[in-house]
Amino acid sequence: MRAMITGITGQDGSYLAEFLLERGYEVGGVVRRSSSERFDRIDAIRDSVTIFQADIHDQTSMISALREFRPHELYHLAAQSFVPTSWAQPVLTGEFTGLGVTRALEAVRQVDPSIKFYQASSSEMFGKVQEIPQTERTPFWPRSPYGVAKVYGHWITVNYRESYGIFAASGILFNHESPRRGLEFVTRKISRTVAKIALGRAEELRLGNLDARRDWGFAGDYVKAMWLMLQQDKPEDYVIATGETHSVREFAERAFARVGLDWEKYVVVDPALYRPAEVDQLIGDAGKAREKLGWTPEVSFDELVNLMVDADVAALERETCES
Ligand code: NAP
Ligand code: G4F
Repeated sequence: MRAMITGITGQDGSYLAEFLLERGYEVGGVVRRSSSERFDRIDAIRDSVTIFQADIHDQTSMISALREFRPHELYHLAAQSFVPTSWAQPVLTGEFTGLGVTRALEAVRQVDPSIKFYQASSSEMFGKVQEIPQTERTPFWPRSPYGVAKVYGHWITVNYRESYGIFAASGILFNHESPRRGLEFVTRKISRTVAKIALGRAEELRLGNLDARRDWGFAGDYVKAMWLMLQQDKPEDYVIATGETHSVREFAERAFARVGLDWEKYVVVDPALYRPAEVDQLIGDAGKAREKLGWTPEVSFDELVNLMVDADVAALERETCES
């Protein structure tokens, strides 16, 4: 089997590539051109995957990549995925995160409509939540240009399934984290800064809204759900979540506790980090995925916080030894 991943250099792309390689897949990755290569997340598997230079902003390059690799499955993960940037760059976010999905689907339709397609939809689509917990049937009310673009991506996926009979599945994934998470996302910002403070290299952690609540899981668990969605008889949409919600404050408290420190002595609330419109609370019901895919998360909230803090402490200690 051959699987192609857009966004292979991102957090999820790297875990998914490893997961598929372990299952004997030949893996192709779509990477956009850059003046410097950013392959650190896939360093360990770089020689086992085939890289194609393409951009989700460019239809021709997406078609060429698919034509050359001829995958059986396409996992479309590439996006502008940082919510605050979507207010600063709303048009680019619409192009990449929204219309990029149409370009990927159009490439499938034109090259080989039998390619199975996975769309990386998001719990950000629920935004101002209309129901607690959120399920596949909960109406969307996005609160950022990113969320709006993801709603578009979700519905165009449904539309290509209904219009052309493409096996297109949309995974509505709640927040998932790991030591490979980008440094700007709140969990990694916390784990990295806590590690620095513990090692005497930083004095404070500046955060925005401590009351925001998220349903946080481990990225390694979530990529398995993506794959399971494409192994079913019928393409459908699934919520993937832990069913637990925790505040940013709780995440910080737990992370400082891991290194034996009191969070209240180090966390500074910075109003500049508040968002123009906030998603106050997310909590997902993954009952459908449990029942139909046999999927359940394996890493708990406490385990996630601990593994992220431990990884950042170890990485900083390694950097010290090397310098
Ligand atoms: P990420 O770490 O930000 O990775 C995004 C990937 O997209 C990177 O490989 C990036 O490449 C690539 N990309 C961005 N613009 C591109 C373009 N124009 N052409 C080609 N590639 C481009 O995101 P992630 O956390 O792995 O998330 C993966 C997907 O799941 C995203 O669509 C995200 O919106 C969605 N999602 C994530 C979560 C979550 O909690 N992580 C939850 C729900 C949905 P570069 O390395 O070149 O930047
Ligand atoms: O970690 P975040 O930036 O993630 P957010 O906005 O929930 O989005 C992530 O999850 C989505 C799934 O729901 C994905 F679709 C999306 O691509 C991305 O992966 O922020 C989480 C919460 C927010 O409520 C934010 O206001 O943390 C709050 N927060 C408080 N202080 C902060 C900070 N967020 C960031 N990034 N930085 C802070 O200093």
